[in-house]
Amino acid sequence: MRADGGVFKNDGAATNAPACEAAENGYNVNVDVWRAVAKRLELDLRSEIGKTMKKRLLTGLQPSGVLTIGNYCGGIKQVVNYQNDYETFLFVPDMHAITVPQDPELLHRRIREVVGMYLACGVSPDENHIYIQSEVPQHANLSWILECTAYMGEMSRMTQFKAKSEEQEKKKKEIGCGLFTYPILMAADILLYNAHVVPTGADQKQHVELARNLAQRFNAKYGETFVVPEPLIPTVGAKIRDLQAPEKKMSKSCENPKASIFLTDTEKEARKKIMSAVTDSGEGVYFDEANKPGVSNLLTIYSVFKGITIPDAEKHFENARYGDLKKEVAEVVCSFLAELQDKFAETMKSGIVDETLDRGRDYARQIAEETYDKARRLVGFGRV
Ligand code: AQP
Repeated sequence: MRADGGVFKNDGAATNAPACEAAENGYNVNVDVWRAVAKRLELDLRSEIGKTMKKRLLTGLQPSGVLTIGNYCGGIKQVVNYQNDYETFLFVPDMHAITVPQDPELLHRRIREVVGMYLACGVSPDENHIYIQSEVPQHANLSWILECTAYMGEMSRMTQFKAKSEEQEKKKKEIGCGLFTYPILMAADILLYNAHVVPTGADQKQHVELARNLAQRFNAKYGETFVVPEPLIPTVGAKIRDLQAPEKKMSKSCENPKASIFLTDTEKEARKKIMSAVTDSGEGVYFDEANKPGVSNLLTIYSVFKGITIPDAEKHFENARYGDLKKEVAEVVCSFLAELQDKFAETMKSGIVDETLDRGRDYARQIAEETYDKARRLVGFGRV
């Protein structure tokens, strides 16, 4: 809209009224210049509206260890695939990482390395908001409000809590309360930014369900505040399995050194792990998760890194033996890792990680403050 209240025509050109008025007032204004300026303004406006109309996507990967190819398939790859379709918030959940004991020095280092990996994997630092969770204090603030909205019963049903607390028990370590409540912090991470979709591996689906329930419960009690998020689960690669115990998912904090392929593994390490992966009894390379979890896992890894479907991967290995499958999986994974590690080394040498994190933090704080402020007023915190 122009200052005088007139509107631009649909073809993007302005009416020539300003030029006529200008001419009457004795100014020497060329109508074509007016038209060009109007067209430019309209395009800029459209592009700004387009940007802000994009739905929001949010995800994060804990700096609780070196990232695995499972984290890549279920988390980072999704961001790379969708970064042009959504306004993307990608954060480093360092507050989640301390739900199990961490070495502070190592944690500092891993936070920057996780961001280096995001960028090396192809996450654009210009198109995405990348930030560290603990640098935006509203995460903890909203988490408390949501904690008072959640029920003990629903929290006790979280399968990740059961699995992780069992691990701590096996190590004869105390189980921290944070391990029990962290899915609520995860809900706060999502709801603060009114994210529409949360790309995730199958393991985190239950936590996104909790975020949905808490959003709906809060909205029903206090009025529309939060967007109710949807999980976005990849069709292939949602659960990359442990190479030695394929009934479990691959994890960065698993203590068996042969179980996970880390994004920093050398070619020799990765190849050795793949060649010694547990397969199944019988013969034949085909996808059957119930009866052939080891072979199905290798087929899945092959299809993700090769960029083909599972049926196409099955066709490729129609007459192959397990050894042939392993060799080809090793080939495709090692070539991915070599390229990634070159980019990672370059990224870590440049100043881009800190520049990206500073920009991301400032933007994230703005959005988070708006949402938190609304929620805290609604529950009655502070003065009116
Ligand atoms: N094995 C997996 N297959 C597919 N996706 C996976 N993800 C994790 N493991 C697999 C996805 O990676 C993203 C980041 O997860 P996270 O680091 O925040 O937490 P996590 O799920 O607990 O990952 P780990 O590797 O198992 O970490 P630790 O060992 O520290 O607990 C999420 O999108 C997740 O779904």
